[in-house]
Amino acid sequence: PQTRGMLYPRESETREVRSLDGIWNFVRSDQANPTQGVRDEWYAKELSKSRPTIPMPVPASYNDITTDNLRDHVGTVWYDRKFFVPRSWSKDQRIWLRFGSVHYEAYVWINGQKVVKHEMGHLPFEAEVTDLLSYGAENRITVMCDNALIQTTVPQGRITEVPNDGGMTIVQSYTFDFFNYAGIHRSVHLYTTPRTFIEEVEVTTNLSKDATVGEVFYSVSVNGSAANEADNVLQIQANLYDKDGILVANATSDQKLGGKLQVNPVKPWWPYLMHSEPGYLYQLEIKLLATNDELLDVYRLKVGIRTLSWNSQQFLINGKPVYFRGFGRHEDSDIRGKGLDNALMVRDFNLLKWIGANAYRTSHYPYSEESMQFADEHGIMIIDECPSVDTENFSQELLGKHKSSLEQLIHRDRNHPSVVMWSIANEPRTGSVSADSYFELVANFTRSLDKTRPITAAIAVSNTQDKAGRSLDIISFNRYNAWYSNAGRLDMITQNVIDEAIAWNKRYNKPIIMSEYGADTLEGLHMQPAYVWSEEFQTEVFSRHFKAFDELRKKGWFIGEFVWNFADFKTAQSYTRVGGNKKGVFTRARQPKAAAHLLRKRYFALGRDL
Ligand code: GCB
Repeated sequence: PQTRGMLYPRESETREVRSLDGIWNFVRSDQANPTQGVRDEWYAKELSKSRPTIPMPVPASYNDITTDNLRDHVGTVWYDRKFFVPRSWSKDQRIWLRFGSVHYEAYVWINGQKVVKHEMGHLPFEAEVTDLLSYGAENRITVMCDNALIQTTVPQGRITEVPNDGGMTIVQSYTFDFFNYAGIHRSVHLYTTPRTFIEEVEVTTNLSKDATVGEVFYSVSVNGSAANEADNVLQIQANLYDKDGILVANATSDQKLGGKLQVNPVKPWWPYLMHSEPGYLYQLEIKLLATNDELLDVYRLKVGIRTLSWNSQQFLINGKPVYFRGFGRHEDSDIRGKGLDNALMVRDFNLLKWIGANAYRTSHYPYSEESMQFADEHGIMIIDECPSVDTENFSQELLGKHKSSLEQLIHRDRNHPSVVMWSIANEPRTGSVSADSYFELVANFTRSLDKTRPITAAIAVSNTQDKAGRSLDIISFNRYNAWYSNAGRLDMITQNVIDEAIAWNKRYNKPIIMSEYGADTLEGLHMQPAYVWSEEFQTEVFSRHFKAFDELRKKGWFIGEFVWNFADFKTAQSYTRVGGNKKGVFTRARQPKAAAHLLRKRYFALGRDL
């Protein structure tokens, strides 16, 4: 199953991790003949024996790497590379192959043998390859990746065949507003575990009322033969260390049981600017021991101790109301597209802190595991969004995939203190009658997997038409006053925002967030008086929104503002997009536009208020 195991690959005394990142060989299929590679068994030998290959970096989107039009390729592409497996790995270990993510559908072979198939981008998957590898020898990995989106994929798209100058061609269309980058987007790892190993760790935390005593509840599951032998009682030893490496709590329990660690005094996990030491993390060390105290496996993860609660008015962390000041974002940059890039990730967190933000939504799909760890460390709160965007034509099949995306997401991210809310969709067509029961099912399913976090969705239909809000805990709405409606009319923002937020709150009696607002802005374009696309216009649009937010904050139930977008990003081609979506506060190269300085003043002022 896709949701067993999946612990982030980490080295320890009992585990080794090897990266398969680097330059792979790459070939695209003919668009008219996407299944040819499988029919002709391209995986059976090196790809270069079937077709000329080109070099392709992993991780990266393949779209913007070449100078010919690979960008708009629709259908399957193939990757392969060779790698050595050390002789030492053959001894009493299990070997796992893990992909951080491949967009959209992936088929994987090792030495010509099928290993795993996974559908859905932005989420990890893995498979055991112990019996497929040659030890002390060279091996080959082959990946076929299909970027085609149809009405039953998440996200949805449409494939049509239309005439062009060469006869007929395949066209991929989609309504969501970001480029459908594809390929091996995140790192590929081989890692070892002992034969009997720690497969799952789940952590929840609690705080005493006065926030002086913390509790960490952990449950562990073990996989492997030693765990199944009746007379072999394995033990779990859990040790919790503070930032200085000092042991602050420990417990030993039977392998099948979870346990509880008590920390007194505790340093809770706080968001950025809400405390002098935000993002405080402990290290939880889980040791799996055999009866004779022999160490079988060790896995370590960071833990932030905090509580979340919410009601019809507020959202609270550690008992204190939180006001979100943040962004909608994208994983997107020049050349690498959606490929994981540590330089970009660290730069983005530096900018988030520079501007005083305390939160972002992972619009419109799960972001890298590495960035989730970073958010934990820096006290940045995450509204964690599944890849369902512009959801429409609600079907049973779509529902199944939508639920699967949430199951995989929650399984991956449930231990992160930074994750404070699940977003079950962006701009779903919730005006339709079938959206009502569909979102009730999706929300209930999400709650069945995690009761510790509230559920939201970013809604674009009007509050009078919406049918999903009753199933959510917190209402988020996206609205583009003076842009998509009343373009250029700066005098038609403030009152509209106030009126709409009040209407949402009246209708559902729940906390309200403005999850998107903004204006496309071409850096360096200046026009006074403000005119659409100019830096002056974006700055004015922001300050008119701030006026509305300040009014709304007095009401108590308005709990957050998220600018669209953190940075400029690439979209499909259209006459409304000049080189992509330019609503960024930062350019695609991560430099501030004029509005960034205004936003920074506000976010720091808000941060100090709290
Ligand atoms: C939205 C979408 C976002 C778009 C944005 C825009 O409502 O949620 O994906 O990029 O509007 O700029 O049009």
